[in-house]
Amino acid sequence: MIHARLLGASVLLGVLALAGCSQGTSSTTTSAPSSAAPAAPVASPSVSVPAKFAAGGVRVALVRQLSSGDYFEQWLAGAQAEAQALKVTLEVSSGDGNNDKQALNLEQAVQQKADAIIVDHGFADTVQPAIKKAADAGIPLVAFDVDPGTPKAVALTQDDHKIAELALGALKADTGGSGDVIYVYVSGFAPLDRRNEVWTTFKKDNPGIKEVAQIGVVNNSTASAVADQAKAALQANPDVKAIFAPYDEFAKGAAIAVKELGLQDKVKIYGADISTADIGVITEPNSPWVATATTDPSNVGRIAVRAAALLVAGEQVDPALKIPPALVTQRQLLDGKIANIEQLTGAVPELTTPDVARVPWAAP
Ligand code: SR1
Repeated sequence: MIHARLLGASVLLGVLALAGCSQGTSSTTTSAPSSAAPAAPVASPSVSVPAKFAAGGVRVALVRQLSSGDYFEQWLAGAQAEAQALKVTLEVSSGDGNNDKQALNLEQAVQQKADAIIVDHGFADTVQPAIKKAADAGIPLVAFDVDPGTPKAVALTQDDHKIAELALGALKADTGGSGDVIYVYVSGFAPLDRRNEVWTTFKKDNPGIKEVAQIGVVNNSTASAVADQAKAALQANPDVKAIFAPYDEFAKGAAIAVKELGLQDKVKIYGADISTADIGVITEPNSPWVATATTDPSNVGRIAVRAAALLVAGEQVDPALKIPPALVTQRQLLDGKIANIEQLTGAVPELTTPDVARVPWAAP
């Protein structure tokens, strides 16, 4: 073990600056404070930097099912920034929506003896056999948004039930709990399945809400595919008041359809997730997308890497990490003049969760 206090002063400043950035904000700035400005006091890490990390010898395989779309891009940016801050080499692969390809990538990560593996999305059937091999080989594993099928893995999720509850709470408040609704859903994706559980209960509890159409597709151009489907569903159901679209690519597609049909004053969209581009869509004049329930995707990517790093170091990690979301409304964004994710996380600090899977050898 190499203790952080033994590192040269300039190196230590750099490490602290990187780590502070990694755990406190969504910024990707990695430079040390300039000599012109006095450095802000920074708390010392409480634990030695493990030697393998200090030497830059830790390899974490990130095995993704999907990589296109704002959510997945931001998530990756967060994961990469945290990996850089912790001196972890992140080896990224994507199945590009192909489950067999993702399973193969996962098998390879196990064979190549990564120090830890993060599985990002995927279907339980296709990833669990290789996850079991990783567990049998003693490779620590973090599973994000997919059931790993073994208690040996850390299961990382967003609080998907809460995501759906927040979005549907806004839908109910705006509609008065009655009206025709289009629902966007694709089964098999764990987060969407959990949000669907809430939708099912919500319909039972609110008999005035009528699901008149269910649409949905997930592929490399989800938004435009959903736009086509939503357009047809809106044309077939002229009394629709709301679209429940709990994934930002779904909500973007629904927004395209509503705008193309000129229905902005009649049909409102309740979504999930956020990005700077999404904020642009939500805040454009007369946008139908009025609320979204979300975490900060880049914060979640950072947590995945922190959890993997802790496991590599033999530290305890909560086996079920659940990240809480917040409701973000169009009104709040407009009133707060919020135009990007940095401004949003400034205005809604609970979107940043530095204490989740905190790395004790990195500064808070
Ligand atoms: C296709 S699944 C898409 C969802 O995964 C993440 O949980 C995001 O929140 C997104 O909505």
